[in-house]
Amino acid sequence: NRLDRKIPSLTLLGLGVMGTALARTWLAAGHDLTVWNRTESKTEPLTATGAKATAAAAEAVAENTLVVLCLLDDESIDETLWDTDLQGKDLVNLTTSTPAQARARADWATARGARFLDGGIMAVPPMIGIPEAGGYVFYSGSAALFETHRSTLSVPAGTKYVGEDAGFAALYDVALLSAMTGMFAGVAHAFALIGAEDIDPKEFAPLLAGWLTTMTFSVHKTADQLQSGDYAKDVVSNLAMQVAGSATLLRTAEEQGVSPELLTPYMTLMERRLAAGHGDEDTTGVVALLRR
Ligand code: FVH
Repeated sequence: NRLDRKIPSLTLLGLGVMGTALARTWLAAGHDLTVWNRTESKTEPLTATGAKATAAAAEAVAENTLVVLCLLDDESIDETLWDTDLQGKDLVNLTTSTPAQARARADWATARGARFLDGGIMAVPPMIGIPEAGGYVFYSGSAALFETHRSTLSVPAGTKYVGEDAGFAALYDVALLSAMTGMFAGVAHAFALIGAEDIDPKEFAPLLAGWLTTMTFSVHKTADQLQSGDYAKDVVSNLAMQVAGSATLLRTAEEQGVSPELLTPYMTLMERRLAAGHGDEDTTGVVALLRR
């Protein structure tokens, strides 16, 4: 009987901005939640709404099988759990890590008798608990752990399980954030270009957002070319043309009094690929140049 099914309890370590947002959604969904935070005062708003707080991290861990970590960085996990018995625990680490840190943490947890799942949160705190906001968490590591706690983990945000390799969630997370960083760089350059003129940034913004959205088709084309190994497949604007076009971008930057420093690293890579005789290809060959 679904109505008789008990809502699982869990422990959350780390009540920063993200941890607090996560805690609120589990409490609102009726989960018994035990919390711990290094600075104890941050537990108070949550104990006022039903959470149980403990003075020591080890006590909070002892309360439940499912233990979620949302701490600043990998080092803070060692500082928090160094003296804690993890035997039989299901550890879910939502602390941002590198893939290597996540893999090492999985080995560390396994050696202590715990199952381990790493998570990369693709959301900012106001998106937590708001399904329409589209936030989700990449998970990788123990598939058995993920299946056991899937419904509890789905409460704050959507879930995407990306494999048994504990490093994959962090890798997917950082890959997406890195692409976003490049987009932010392009957006900064575009606003700098119009900045010297009497152009309202608020009127320009929808044009920029619309263009970036339209151009996302290129992500799928790049993936297709990488998979086939044919970087000239379905090429529309070949590398030779794009390198030639770069001159206009650089000259416009100069005319507008804008530094080209955000554009030139990418243009340099395109030129290197062109010089190696790949003018008929798409820009996909840049991927090969980046790999050391
Ligand atoms: N906030 C965001 O937009 C991003 C969205 C994507 C995912 N990140 C990652 O989530 C982790 C936690 O982020 P946060 O936003 O909650 O961060 P803070 O508000 O700065 O809280 C940090 C918590 O970590 C505790 N802490 C720090 N150092 C230690 C330590 N040595 N030992 C034990 N705990 C530590 C800190 O405690 P306190 O300062 O309150 O005492 C907070 O609970 C993070 O990995 C993001 O990259 C968030």
